[in-house]
Amino acid sequence: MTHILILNGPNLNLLGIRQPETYGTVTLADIEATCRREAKTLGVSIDFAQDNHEGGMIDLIHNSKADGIILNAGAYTHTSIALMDAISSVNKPVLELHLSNIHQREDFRHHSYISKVAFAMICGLGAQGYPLALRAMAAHLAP
Ligand code: CA2
Repeated sequence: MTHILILNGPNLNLLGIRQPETYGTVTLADIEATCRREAKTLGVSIDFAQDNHEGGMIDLIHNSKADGIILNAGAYTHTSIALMDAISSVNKPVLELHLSNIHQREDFRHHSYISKVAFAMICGLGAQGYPLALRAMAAHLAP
């Protein structure tokens, strides 16, 4: 069975708990539940993870048995050559995902190191982006 890792970076554990005016009221646990339902419909299995640390995220990428990775790297998107290199090292398809439209926000969010190594990017659709990303990744990996 196709296996997909959905990996979330720093501060995303606070979704729905802090700053709801910016990031909404949906929690990461709600998003995980939606992804698990979508995975069942699609006939794929998932791991859903969140890590506040760059090194922890890199370890998860290195050690994952997944066929593909959906990555919301949070603010590391804009800073982390190390995460970009980790993705290159595992040679697996990565779909970059963001809740917000990063191009509509501050200039420093317009550059993404992840985009250099991702086959696609979804942004600006809020929590709805997660099941859509899962569907897109399942189609990408389908034989
Ligand atoms: O839009 C996205 O998904 C981001 O990856 C979210 C990151 C941000 O740094 C990226 O530029 C775009 C920030 C996630 C912070 O999440 C919080 C949630 C609730 C309260 C505070 C932060």
